Amino acid sequence: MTTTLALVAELEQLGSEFDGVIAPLVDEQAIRAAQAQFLGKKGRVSEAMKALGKLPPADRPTVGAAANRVKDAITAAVDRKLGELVAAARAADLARTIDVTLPGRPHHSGHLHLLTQVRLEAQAIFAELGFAVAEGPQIETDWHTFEALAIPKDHPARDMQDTFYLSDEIVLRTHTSPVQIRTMQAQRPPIRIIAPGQVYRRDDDPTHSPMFTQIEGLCVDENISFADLKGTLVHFVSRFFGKSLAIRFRPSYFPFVEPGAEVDMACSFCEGRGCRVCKQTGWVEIGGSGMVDPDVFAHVDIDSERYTGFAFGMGLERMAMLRHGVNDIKYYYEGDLRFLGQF
Ligand code: 2U9
Repeated sequence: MTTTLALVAELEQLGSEFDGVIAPLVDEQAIRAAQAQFLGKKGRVSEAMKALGKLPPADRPTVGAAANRVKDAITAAVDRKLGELVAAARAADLARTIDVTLPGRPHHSGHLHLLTQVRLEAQAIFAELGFAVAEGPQIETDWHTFEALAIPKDHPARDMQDTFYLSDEIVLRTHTSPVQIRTMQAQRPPIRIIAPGQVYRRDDDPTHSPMFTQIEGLCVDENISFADLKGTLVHFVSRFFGKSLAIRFRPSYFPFVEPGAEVDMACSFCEGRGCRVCKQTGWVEIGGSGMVDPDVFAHVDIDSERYTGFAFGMGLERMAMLRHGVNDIKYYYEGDLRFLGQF
């Protein structure tokens, strides 16, 4: 039978046993678990106190006081131990030495994609000549993409641009020219805009991608001539390539311009002497151009007796290829940082 003295002794024994249990512990979770093992509802102190009911009522306050002392001692031991852990962590932190002579860790920061850099640069160069940036939808009507540009449904020029049709009347734009059509519908001359943006064609090889970026330009006013077109492109090429490079026009056919011409510039790699890039010709093609066809003006209600205009188009991927020696269009879109990080 448990006696009062034996129970008080057992409680005191639990107090000293607890000190031994937490002495080696080094993390808060383990210390809290040990505390619960002794002071929890089903803990060892509560278990011991079950014998209280069998003791004479007169002795119970003595045992209750002993139990409270043990509980207080355990709680104080836990607080002390946790305090020691915090202090030890702080001391270890302070004791850590830093070698300020070690080299710094490299900081990797991102940057704009090469095509974005090239587009922003082209925009800035054309801005010097007074061209504003115009934008429009990439999902377009057949009318804005073809009809208004004098390319009716049965026109053979439709085969020049293999089109993604979303329905009979809706297409993914094959060029940014619908932006110029929308601008001319909304605004009267003088007009001086460039239309940069993504275009889509059913094409896929090292120099063609089903999606690529064009920058087209349009200038409409009284007395605009082919000489203005040439001056604009000469300025652009010399600013974009950072040196004065000759340009030449080769007569060509595009339904929306008359006359139309393909634009070449002196090869920027060999400066016209002949190399692998220009296939020994000294010239590389950079785009197409011409004077806006009066049929196009008729579609947007601009008087072609009073106004004339020039237009041009270039592929931005090609311009970046020529400036940076990129030889496969797919590098732009693969997201490989070994390529992108070079620019
Ligand atoms: C309007 C009137 C005329 C824009 C033009 C070209 C010729 C041309 C190609 C260059 C390389 C497309 O990216 S590319 O494949 N562009 O050859 N673009 S004339 O003429 C216009 C545009 C809009 C209203």
